[in-house]
Amino acid sequence: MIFHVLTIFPEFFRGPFEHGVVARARNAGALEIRVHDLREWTFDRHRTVDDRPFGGGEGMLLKPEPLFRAVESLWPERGRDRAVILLSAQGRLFDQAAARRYSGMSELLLLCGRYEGVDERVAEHLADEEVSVGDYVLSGGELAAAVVIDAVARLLPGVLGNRDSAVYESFGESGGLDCPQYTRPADFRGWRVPQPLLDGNHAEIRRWRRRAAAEKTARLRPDLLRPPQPDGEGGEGKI
Ligand code: 9D3
Repeated sequence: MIFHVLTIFPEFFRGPFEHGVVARARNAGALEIRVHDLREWTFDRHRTVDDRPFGGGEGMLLKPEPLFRAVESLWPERGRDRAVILLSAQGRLFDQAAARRYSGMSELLLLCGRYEGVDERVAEHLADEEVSVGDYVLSGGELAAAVVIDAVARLLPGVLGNRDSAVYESFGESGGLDCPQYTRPADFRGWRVPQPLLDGNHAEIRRWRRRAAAEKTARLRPDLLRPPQPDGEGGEGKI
């Protein structure tokens, strides 16, 4: 799979993908990450990528022309096996289902927003999807793009060393969190590993793990247990 990243901070991506699962996948040829400098698609002396918002307001926006030129020169043809994704605080929340869907594509092109935002015509007429990684304010789309690449890369065939570990985990089949896990020592500063895990009765271990996972999910992520609510009531936050 090929990931393209379009950013005004190409150096940002030197670090995150030189270690761990993604680095191994790159070396094995399972994926390729091509980082492009948005300023290469500017023609003026100052290589301008931003401008002031019509109607007034704080800060600057990424202007549309360099983004359109970049995408149209990287991908003169669009297709169902490739998607242009705008990373923005206004996007749809990225989740494991989206990661799985992207992992079936042959190429992704990630557009990183900066400044106060991006001209809306990019979301409307250039990007296939507008995606946020969570309800908090980042200073740009670069960290979000790295999150998306990491989550998708580890689902690619061969990347995890071919165990089924991409399936049996949090947000996999059960929808809840993983159960708590322990390693040696069995007693650390008086905090004992739960007895069923030490006893070696595999039926008891399964029962304990199921219950402990459900309890932890209820405590930390009750939203994962609640069935999806019908549209129109709540869920809109403060809007
Ligand atoms: C505080 C500024 N906000 C109100 C004027 C709007 C805003 C503009 C630009 C908020 C964040 C950003 C930069 N963030 C991203 O580009 C971004 C992001 C994020 O902030 N949170 C979660 N996911 C993402 S993906 C891209």
